[in-house]
Amino acid sequence: MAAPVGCGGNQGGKETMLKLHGFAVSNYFNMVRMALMEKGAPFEIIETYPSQEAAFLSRSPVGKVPCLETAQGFLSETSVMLDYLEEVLPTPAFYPADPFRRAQVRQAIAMMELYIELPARRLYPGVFFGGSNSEATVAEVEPVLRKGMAGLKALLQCSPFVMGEQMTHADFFATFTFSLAGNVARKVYNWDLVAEVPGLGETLARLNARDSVQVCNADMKAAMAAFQARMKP
Ligand SMILES: N[C@@H](CCC(=O)N[C@@H](CS)C(=O)NCC(=O)O)C(=O)O
Repeated sequence: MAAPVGCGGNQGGKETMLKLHGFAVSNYFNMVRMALMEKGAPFEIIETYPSQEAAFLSRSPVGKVPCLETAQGFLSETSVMLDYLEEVLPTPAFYPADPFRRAQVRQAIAMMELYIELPARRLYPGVFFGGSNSEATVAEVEPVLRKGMAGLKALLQCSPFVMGEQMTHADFFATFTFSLAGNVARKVYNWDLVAEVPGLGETLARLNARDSVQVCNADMKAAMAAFQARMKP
């Protein structure tokens, strides 16, 4: 991963430059990285891995990445960081102006996290890290994913972005949720999960073609083999 990465832009000065701590293979890290890049914000990447050491817990209270270093201190939890970025870097706007539509974008993010990303993550050991998944876990995860996709089918609009006309934070979340969860469903259940929502495949293809995602994916690819070796049981 190239660090520091200043992505050009028109907001913020060097003295207030945001620092994104995390690593290129992390899907949550890439959601925030994509948001920063799409905002055109200057920021620096600090390569960081999850840790339970006291020094890191003082920055990220449960030891996860990403976390965002601001002039006032550290923030963690991806959806919170996305909200913060919207407050401090209001243009371009990635939430609709209308409060109900804004809430629906947040609803989509919450649903993707709770009913797609987190259950699919339970199967990462067997799919990505050379470990195995128990039959019980495989059986438990599938109905949660099915319920989540049915819910998203009712909420997402996918024309051209996941929540309709405007690109929103839900697009950043979707890009890096479905890249991994889609793989999990295909490998474990032989199921094309993305096909459950009309237009979602096309929307994700459009998002994956964006410069921001291409940069994240290139760095992810370059870092993947070393990360998998690190995660091997
Ligand atoms: N809820 C957190 C999840 C972040 C997360 O799970 N990050 C992973 C890397 S992709 C991590 O740090 N895992 C280490 C751990 O779970 O202890 C967020 O929204 O940022």
